[in-house]
Amino acid sequence: MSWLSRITAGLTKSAANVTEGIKQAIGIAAKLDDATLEALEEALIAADTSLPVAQALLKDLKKAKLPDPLTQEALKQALADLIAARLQPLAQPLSFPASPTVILVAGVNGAGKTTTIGKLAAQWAAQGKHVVVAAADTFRAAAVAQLKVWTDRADASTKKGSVSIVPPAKEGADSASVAYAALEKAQNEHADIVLIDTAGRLANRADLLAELPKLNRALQKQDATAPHHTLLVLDATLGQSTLPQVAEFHKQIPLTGLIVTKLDGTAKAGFLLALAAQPNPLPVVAIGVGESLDDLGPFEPSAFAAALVGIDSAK
Ligand SMILES: Nc1nc2c(ncn2[C@@H]2O[C@H](COP(=O)(O)OP(=O)(O)OP(=O)(O)O)[C@@H](O)[C@H]2O)c(=O)[nH]1
Ligand SMILES: [Mg+2]
Repeated sequence: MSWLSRITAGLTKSAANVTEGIKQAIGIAAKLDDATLEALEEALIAADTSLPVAQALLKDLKKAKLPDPLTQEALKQALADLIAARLQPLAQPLSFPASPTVILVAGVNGAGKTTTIGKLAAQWAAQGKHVVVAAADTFRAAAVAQLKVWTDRADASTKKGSVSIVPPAKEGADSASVAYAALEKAQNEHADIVLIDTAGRLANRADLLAELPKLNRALQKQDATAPHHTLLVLDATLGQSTLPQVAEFHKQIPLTGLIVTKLDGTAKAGFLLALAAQPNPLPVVAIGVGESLDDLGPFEPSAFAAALVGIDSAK
């Protein structure tokens, strides 16, 4: 299945999906009259794009050059193009500026950090990269076990690269010491990437957030330029309410990018437009559209916009 088909399948999974709302709005008539505009505005707001973004999009749509006679497909395409243009600032793939490139992964409880690390490690190993994963979520013993299942699976899935895990030296060990040990191992073994899994923490718990800079300082003892990426994982089912999380985490550790998970089956996928409308938005380096290994991939605005408005990906 192509990545675009996966995104489309994911975005249309829930009954109350965005695509359906837009399809119904456009289905009223193949013309851009008040009733269509109103229905489209409703669908966009329901998708959690935010009111100002929905209004701005429709203002642009009214100004857009549309074919005469207008078809539903042309209207969808025009809307998709406008959405893609607004999402473009978010599109930026992850770079690997150092060897090893150190990537810290943070987020609230259950956002999808561990799963995403498993998927990333597997994908990079399949490309021949050697990946070391730090089990720096030392909060719960089960967290290390969960990560080990993913890294074993990732390592077994390819002969090209490798995935190994660095667990805490002893129960309840400091997360900074695990990150330090993982970077040391990666340097000794000339690994390409270090992925650091951290414990979930609420964005309003300043005490827990303050552990993250501590972790960074431990890494910087080994490599002054680490971490090269600090990624916040956002659960798309929470829609726009993830925006304050970005601000709170960013205050404690400068974030360099976002990963948006659970875009499958959420009715709020439009919140990415609200994210893009923020001043200096952070790039979305990957999106998750399901629970299997292949359900994580790059954020491609035009593919995402096409899937969002329900343009048939088979075409
Ligand atoms: N449907 C769907 N589920 C996902 C996706 N990504 C993660 N999940 C699920 O979300 C749940 C939580 O994922 P974890 O990776 O354990 O989340 P976490 O952030 O590591 O959680 P804590 O370590 O407890 O803070 C799991 O059941 C995952 O399978 C996704 O893209 N789509
Ligand atoms: Mg976890």
